[in-house]
Amino acid sequence: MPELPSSSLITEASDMIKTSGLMVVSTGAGMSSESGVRTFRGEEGFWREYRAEDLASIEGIRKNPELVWEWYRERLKACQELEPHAGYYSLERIQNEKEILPLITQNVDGLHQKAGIMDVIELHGSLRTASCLDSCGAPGKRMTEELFEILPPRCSCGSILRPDVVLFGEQLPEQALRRAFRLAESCDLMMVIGTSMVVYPASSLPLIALRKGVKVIEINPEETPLSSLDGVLSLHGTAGSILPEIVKVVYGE
Ligand code: BV8
Repeated sequence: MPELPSSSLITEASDMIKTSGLMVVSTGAGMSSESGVRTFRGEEGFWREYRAEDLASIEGIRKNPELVWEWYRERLKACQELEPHAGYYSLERIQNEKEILPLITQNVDGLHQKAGIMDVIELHGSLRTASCLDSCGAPGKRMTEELFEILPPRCSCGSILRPDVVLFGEQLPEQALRRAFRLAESCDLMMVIGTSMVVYPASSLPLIALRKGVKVIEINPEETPLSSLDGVLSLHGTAGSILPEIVKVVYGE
């Protein structure tokens, strides 16, 4: 069982949740790792073998369509077969008790929704559909097993398809990003879980909250650029082990 932060830190985080009004959660790939989805960086990250730009970018898909689609097939399969871990259900409990818990995610795996979390803002899209790499206008296709029978999957116009995730170098969905910035500006507590704080503009959200004097709770087994900033309560450990402990203190069993 991974070691937990001290009970005083867990209590401090729990008190912040109890007394908070609008609490916002922001998650990265680390939130999914205890459900079996590999992270991008960190110890067992994908990107030890590949550079991000070689995979999640338009150039990468054009240069290595089979490699990139192999990667997305592996991730889609994982997301379909994997179940949310206890940490997701702890967030669902907080959502049910507080009635509002906006959750901003960089993840595309849909696991938050699988755990019953309702208000999920997908900054980087999702693995639900794919569309024409050359934007021919043909309707997008659902990302199902059939789509992967022949790699790379093709649009009806003959071009290669691309997953409807936000690739590096692409703008984020405007509405999602605008709402995420507004939440960072207006929340009075932000919990940041499982992100290395590398990818922009997602990484700017906790910094916006801190600049407004808002407290930030970070849950991550590793140090990140956020960990040592003033106003951050850094809980070193995993989402799946820490979140249930916090919920126990906040709401009892
Ligand atoms: C944009 C979808 C305008 C696809 C993804 C130079 C400097 C700064 C920025 C840039 C730059 N050059 C270009 C940029 C902008 C670029 C960027 O930020 N690049 C980075 C690499 C420097 N950003 C963009 O291009 C964005 N668009 O800005 O548009 C623009 C355009 C052009 C040029 C400038 C501006 C688009 C970014 C979106 C890319 N798409 N995903 C897909 O998923 O397939 S990014 C993808 O990687 C994820 O979505 C996520 O955002 C990122 C991975 O980061 P994390 O989620 O943090 O995961 P990571 O593995 O890194 O870390 C996991 C953490 O969890 C670790 O800390 C680990 O310790 C922890 N952990 C592990 N286990 C656990 C745990 N924590 C808790 N519990 C555990 N059990």
